[in-house]
Amino acid sequence: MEITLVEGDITEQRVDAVVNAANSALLGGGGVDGAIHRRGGPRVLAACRELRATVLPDGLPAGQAVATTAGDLPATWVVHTVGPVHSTREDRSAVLAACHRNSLRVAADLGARTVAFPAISTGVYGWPVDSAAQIAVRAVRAVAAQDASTTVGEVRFVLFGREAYQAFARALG
Ligand code: AR6
Repeated sequence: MEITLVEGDITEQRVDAVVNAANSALLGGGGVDGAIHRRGGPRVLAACRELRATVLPDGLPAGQAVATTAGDLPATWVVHTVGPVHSTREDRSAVLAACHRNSLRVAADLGARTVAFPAISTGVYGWPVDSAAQIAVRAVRAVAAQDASTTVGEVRFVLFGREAYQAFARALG
């Protein structure tokens, strides 16, 4: 499993699966979630509503992941995950790692070969980007080392802005 870094807009990536930093309601929001729903169009929202009406009546808990169509995005699926809100009182890094692990599992169950991730939790949810980058890279490397059955050959972190890109470049080493 190769890890690559791109500075840019995740909604422009031609990949099998795009990971969305959603919220538990799964009905859209700001940041990358807003961008994905805008570019993905009504089919993405309809699929999220369907999940809420059936298997996820209480929404998607933080750390878990679920897939929908990617609608009008140049991708096949959107994998929605919910990052943890950063806290100084409690260490929630295991939840952030779980977002990456579970998103990759959902993507592999669909047969995805290329998966794009944003810097989950580093916007509205307030996670310092250097710390988030280390947790994200470590979590992906753990899957690469441990999950022999994964179909995913490339994990592409798509970073919005220079600062986030450099944080992930440092984390990759
Ligand atoms: N492509 C790539 N990265 C992006 C894009 C984009 N088009 N737009 C923003 N980012 P955030 P969170 C970066 O706030 O912190 C939403 O309202 C952004 O610069 O999108 O997990 C949800 O509905 C930052 O580095 O996600 C939730 O309520 C990163 O994506 C809440 O925000 C994540 O920032 C989730 O907060």
